[in-house]
Amino acid sequence: MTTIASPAFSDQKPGTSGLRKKVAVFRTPRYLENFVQATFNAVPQLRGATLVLGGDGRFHNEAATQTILKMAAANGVARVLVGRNGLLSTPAASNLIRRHRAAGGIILSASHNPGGPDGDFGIKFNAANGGPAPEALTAAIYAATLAIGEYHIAEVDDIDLARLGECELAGMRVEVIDSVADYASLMQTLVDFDAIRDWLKAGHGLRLDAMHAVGGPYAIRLFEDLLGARLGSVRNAAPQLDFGGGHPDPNPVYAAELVAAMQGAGAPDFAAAFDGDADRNMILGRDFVVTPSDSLAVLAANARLLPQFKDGLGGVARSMPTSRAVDAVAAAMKFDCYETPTGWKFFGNLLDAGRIQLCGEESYGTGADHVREKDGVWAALAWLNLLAVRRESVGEIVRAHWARFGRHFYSRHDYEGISLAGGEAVMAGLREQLGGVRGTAVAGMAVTLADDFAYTDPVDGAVSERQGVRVEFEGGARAVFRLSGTGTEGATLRVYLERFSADTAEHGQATQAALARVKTAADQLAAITTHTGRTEADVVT
Ligand code: VG1
Ligand code: CO
Repeated sequence: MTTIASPAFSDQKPGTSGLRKKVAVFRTPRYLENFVQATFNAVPQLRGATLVLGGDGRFHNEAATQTILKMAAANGVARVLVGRNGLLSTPAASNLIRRHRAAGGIILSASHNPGGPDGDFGIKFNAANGGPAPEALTAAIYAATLAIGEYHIAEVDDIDLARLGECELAGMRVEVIDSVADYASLMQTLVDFDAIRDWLKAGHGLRLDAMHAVGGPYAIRLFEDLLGARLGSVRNAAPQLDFGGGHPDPNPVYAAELVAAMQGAGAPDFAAAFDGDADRNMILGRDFVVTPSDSLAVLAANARLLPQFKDGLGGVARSMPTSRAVDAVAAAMKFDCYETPTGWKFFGNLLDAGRIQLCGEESYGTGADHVREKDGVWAALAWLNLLAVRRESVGEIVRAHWARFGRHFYSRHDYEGISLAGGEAVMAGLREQLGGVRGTAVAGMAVTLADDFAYTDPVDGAVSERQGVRVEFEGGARAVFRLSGTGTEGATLRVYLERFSADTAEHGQATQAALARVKTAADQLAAITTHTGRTEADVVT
């Protein structure tokens, strides 16, 4: 064991989902080591305990895994469960932590951000409940990064991560495990595999897009091996260091090829895409793309059809910018509905306390109480289960949902890579208006509420302020503004637009047309062009 003197880096504050930086930053000598040591310092429970370790397979995943193993040994960890070749999807890691009673897990991922030597890398710590470290813990880890002066590491050879089985590393037990096995057995307890098999045998087709990321091996095992979908149903299934040069982000912009493949009479009945670490999902039917907010609402309304929720739901939650489609379901079906800040860590307490069983975010994130992360492959399985039971198409199910609960038109407009100053100016300008704008009309719509979202966790009372500006208009329209906490360059402004319509005659409208007035109001309020020079969003989903 060696101790290496290592002064602090001042920029290791975790964002929405862990610490994300350019690969080059993570390859700076001592950079990764300091963050990992800070984690061990802030979480003394890891000493003598089990740690789960794995990542999305992006460039630097394997080198970082070897380093972390040696540091775990030097910091007194008793046992590490590491995915073969260092691969674990985020939901699979969450499951392993829970199932093997680990004291926590380290997940190496920058999720939907591009990878490769010039791309992004990320690291986050998940606690013993399997969920992302809550804010108090990320604050403690950040404080530890600032206080650090040295790190500990075992000076031993790398282990062979390709070979399954147990070995010893400087007195610590390392188990290289099948990345998929435990996750696949969990899924079979939640979803009706027989019903889906019958549905597939009846001739229905599937297409799953793993976007060259870690979801591939999971999708192959579940959809092709266990459910019997035709070989080749899973596309882009081999995890690549740079995700084939693309953004492994399952939305209509970055998964445009999949959207195109779902058009027309010859298209399969169902499709889904997953992100870099396989916690996100996009759901599609033939000629139909489901928005993530609608996906959550449909799953909530149909929960009893899934074995996992056969006793019904006690509560659901959504992140603040997510559309209020699920709120309408909760109100009609009489279960609780919570509104949390952006980021999965805010669902953890509600899930642990049994207050909610299902939750989701507008950013293609859907999950439930079987793990403490959003879960892309699970979401696709849950949808397939619905299709198999209802014997209707994806489009029919969603349209019937709108007819019953009304439609929440929804779109997110992202302004990426703007300057930090520009992004902060937009937010400051919005915050200045909060006091005066209520009761006035913007773009002809009366403002009924304007605030900076603050959240008090109903379980532990923790308060999170300044979580995004929301402006609501008469009739249920809304614009929300916040800065991203997952980017690695400049700032990204996210503008979330929503409008409700109970009138079925309006439900066929194109989304952007339906939101045009809300967009005009958002532009007026935020003065994006004035502050950033941008006239159009870079990514509209
Ligand atoms: C984004 C999404 C948020 C999500 C987070 C992590 O955060 O908006 O909903 O929880 O990414 O998802 P931000 O701060 O950039 O808006 V993942 O799949 O990147 O771990
Ligand atoms: Co992700």
